[in-house]
Amino acid sequence: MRTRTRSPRVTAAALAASAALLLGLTVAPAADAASPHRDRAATLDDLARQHGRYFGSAVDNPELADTPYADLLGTEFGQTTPGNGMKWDATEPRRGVFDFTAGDEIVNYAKAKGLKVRGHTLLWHNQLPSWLTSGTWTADELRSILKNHITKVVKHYRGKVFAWDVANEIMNEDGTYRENIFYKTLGPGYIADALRWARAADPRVKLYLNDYNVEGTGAKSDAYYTLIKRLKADRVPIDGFGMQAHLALQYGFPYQMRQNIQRFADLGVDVAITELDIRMILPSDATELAQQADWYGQVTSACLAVRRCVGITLWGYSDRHSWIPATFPGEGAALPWDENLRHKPAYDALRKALTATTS
Ligand code: 9MR
Repeated sequence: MRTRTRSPRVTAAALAASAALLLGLTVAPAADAASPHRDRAATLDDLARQHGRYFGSAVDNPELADTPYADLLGTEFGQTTPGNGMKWDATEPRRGVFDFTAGDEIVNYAKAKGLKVRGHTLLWHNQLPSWLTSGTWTADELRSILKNHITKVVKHYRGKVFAWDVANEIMNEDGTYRENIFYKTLGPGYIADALRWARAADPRVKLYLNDYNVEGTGAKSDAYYTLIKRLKADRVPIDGFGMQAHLALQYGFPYQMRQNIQRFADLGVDVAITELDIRMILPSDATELAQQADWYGQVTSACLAVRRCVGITLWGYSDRHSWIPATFPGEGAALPWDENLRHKPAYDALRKALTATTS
């Protein structure tokens, strides 16, 4: 397998786009997927890198067998996140027995394609193995199980992932702590412990908290703001805040997203948009697709406006593979490429936002 270095990704078109960016010009939109000039256009990741950001897409292991899909992922994007392959049920299916097959498959694919990898996730209330959820554990036992899991997984992926979602979805909508198995048995201190264990296992990887419905200001993002401020004051290792950004047209655009990103950056942490998709009630029409496009542009501009917003990851890039229809029946069409891997208006909006000059 040929390992492609990063530099050939910067095509002549990317350099031209870069020059245009410096001159404050707008780069011509990408040629249609069928165009023979397609491979000369700068990719979304090329454009993001001109701002010092990455542009990525999650991938789930079975999707790697969809060759056109995996190929496009490998050319258009500069970063990936395993959709499921590094979760607890995959990595420690039996107590103390680790299985890195799925995560390694994605790391190897990413390496071959020149993509960097975000690790997702060390601790979550979902997709825990049944040996863990059905057991009854003393605090000491559960602490040692959590420490061992974090230590083994982080050490295995040391130097292979640049960031970890250490704790995922640990807050309720009202800003109280989610009563997951760890909270119930260990109390809120498990979060600082998890971050410290992750740091001990890899001194260089960026450590994130990650959640949904935190893109705008509100009770839930306020809770993270308070928590991260406290963790910083206590010198607990915390490097970043992940805003998943699973948006839905029917619920409105997040309130004051740019200001919200900025206030976390001002605490001294990076921010990443980690799982972006924008769903709608089906069937979609041109008006909704235009609104979706506008929102993709707005999210991108909000990230680019804050120096410490380091990158954007789509939760899959095409409507061909998306978690949404199974979870929200009757909803979907959430991604910038359609089921046939054709660009939707959202794709052009992403390019436009990535080529616009920012202050
Ligand atoms: O994309 C993931 C999907 O394949 C799984 O079935 C689902 C199980 O809970 O998890 C999905 O990913 C989630 C992510 O890990 C955390 N944020 C919400 C995502 C969508 O549910």
